[in-house]
Parts: sequence; C-alpha cells; structure tokens
Amino acid sequence: MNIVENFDLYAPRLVDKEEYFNAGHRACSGCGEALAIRLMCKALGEDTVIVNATGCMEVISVMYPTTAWSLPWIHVAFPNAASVGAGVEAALKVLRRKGKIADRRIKTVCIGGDGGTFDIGFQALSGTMERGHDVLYVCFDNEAYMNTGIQRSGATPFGASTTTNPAGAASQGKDEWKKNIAEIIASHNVPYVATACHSYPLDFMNKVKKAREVEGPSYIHCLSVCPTGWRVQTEDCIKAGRLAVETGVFPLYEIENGKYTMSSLNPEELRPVEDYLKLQGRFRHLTTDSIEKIQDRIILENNKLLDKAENLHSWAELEG
Ligand SMILES: Cc1ncc(C[n+]2csc(CCOP(=O)(O)OP(=O)(O)O)c2C)c(N)n1
Repeated sequence: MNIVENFDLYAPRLVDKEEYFNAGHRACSGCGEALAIRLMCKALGEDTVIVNATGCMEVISVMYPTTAWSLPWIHVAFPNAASVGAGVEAALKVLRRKGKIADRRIKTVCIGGDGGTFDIGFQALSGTMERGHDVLYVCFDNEAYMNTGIQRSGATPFGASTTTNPAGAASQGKDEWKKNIAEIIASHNVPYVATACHSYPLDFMNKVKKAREVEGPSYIHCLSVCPTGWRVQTEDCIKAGRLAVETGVFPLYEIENGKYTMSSLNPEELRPVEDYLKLQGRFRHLTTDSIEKIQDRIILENNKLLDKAENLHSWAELEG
C-alpha cells in the first residue's frame, strides 16, 4: 500500500478528537459494534440526528438515567428505524423552510443491527431507499440477533452455530447462506452503497463522510465483530475483522451510482477461509467438507464482485 498516494486513508489528523459516543456505556468488552459507532459519530460530526433501532447499541448506550450519546438521538422500535428516519428528515426540511431551525444541513442517520436491517426492518428500509429520502442507513452487522441471546438472522453465515440453530449431532449450524444486503440495497438505485469494517477505521470513516455528503439515500454495511456471539477472545476483535477482509469473507467496496469500486485495502491474494473460521468458536464444529463448501462459495462470490468492479479484474491486480 502506498501511504503517500493513499494519504486520505492514513492521515491521523483527519480524525475528529471530539467524542459523540462516549465512554461508560455497557457494551461487552471487545465489542466491535461500539467501536464502529464511535468512529461513525466522529466522521458524522455534530449536525447529525441518530435514529436507533432496538438492538445491542440501544440497550448498552442508554441505561436510564444515563446516555452515551452527545448527539440528538431517538430510539425506535425494532422494525421501523428507516421509516422514522424518513419522518425526521422530512420534518427537518419543513422546519428549515419555515425558518425555525438554522439553515444548515443536518444529516439523518439510521442505525440498526443485522436483525433490524436484513430481516424485521427490511420493509421500512426498502421504502426509505426507494422513496429517495436524504437518509444514511448504517447496518452494524454482528451476524445474529445478539442482544436477545445470539439467535440466527438473515445475516448469519452458513455453518455458524447460534442458539436457534445450534451445532450438534443433527446439525452443522446454519444451513443457509448469508443474504447479500449491499446488492439488494444497490438494486434500489441509490447513489451510494459501501461495505466497511471497524478493523479498518479510516476507510470506514471516509465512507461515512462520503455518505454524509450524498443528497439522497445512502447505505453502509459495517461488519461488526461480536466476541460474545462469535466466541472470539475479546483481544481478537480487530484481528477477526481483518481476517474477514483478508479471506474475502467480507470484501470492501463501494457502489456509487451503480459503479462498483473495490477499496484499496482488499488483499493482493485471498487467505484461506480456514484462518478466519478457526479463530471463532461458532465455527468450531465444521467438517473439512463444510469448510471447502464455504471456500468455494467465497471464490464464486468474489469473482462475481470483481466482474462488476471497474477498477480491478483480479485480486492479484491490487497494489501491495
Ligand atoms: C417487533 C419486535 N420483535 C422482537 C423484539 C425483540 N428484540 C429486541 S432486539 C432483538 C435483536 C436485535 O438483533 P439485531 O438487530 O441483529 O441487533 P443486535 O442486538 O445484534 O445489535 C430482538 C429480537 C422486539 N423488540 N420487537
């Protein structure tokens, strides 16, 4: 990686020192999602309204009478963060038009877990994206309904053991593949979609900043490591996120007005998926056959993605 050419990604002075998601919340130790929220808030700045679907981040951040948030924040039901976001955005527009608030851009940002995004909040999300609201939706994907006890979601990967599909004599964990939510949102013809992970903080923050500037709907899918649900050592949170990218389990890319661009942090060559799986207790039971099946699927999915990306036609073409 050329640090000079990629100065924007590496310059530490670009990180805002101000905290909008403060210490003292009740997230599990090593929580990737809490770290990602903190980084997201720094990139968004103070002119932001957060609409938070029920989930871990709501539960851990607002233990009455305290709050970790230094931004206007509203908690909404599990299924409707995107609808409430659309309402907030419309209300801000009217208030500005009537001169009741300052004439400057305030961004509405909806946040939800994978359960609240892939599954139960999907209808609201799809509507908000399709209607073209000026809303950024960030999904913090920890790959299960974590706050209620690690139940499987549409985001849980094939083979993972959860409390609703526990691995055992009769089961190898989840039998279905993960939904490709970034593709589904991109099919709504929104101006900006990106994948990101807290293990690459500046890349994530740059994508948030970019999405903030979009006039219209935008979506960021942030892989968020959950040491509790993934059965990962807390000190391995960042490592697990990096391995997801290095093995091609979670490629980093952007879709701007339909144009795919692979992010420069993807690896030159994919590592074997086993490196990623063996770090996590939720995959401990997998047989060699299942691991091979997962590996084949990763190659298939990554090739499909590379075919769409205009800046890259093989992993080997990436700059070191
Ligand atoms: C309509 C409805 N169904 C179920 C629940 C219970 N519930 C609250 S949070 C949650 C899981 C949230 O999972 P996810 O969106 O993945 O976020 P995470 O907790 O993993 O951050 C569930 C099932 C609820 N509050 N409302």
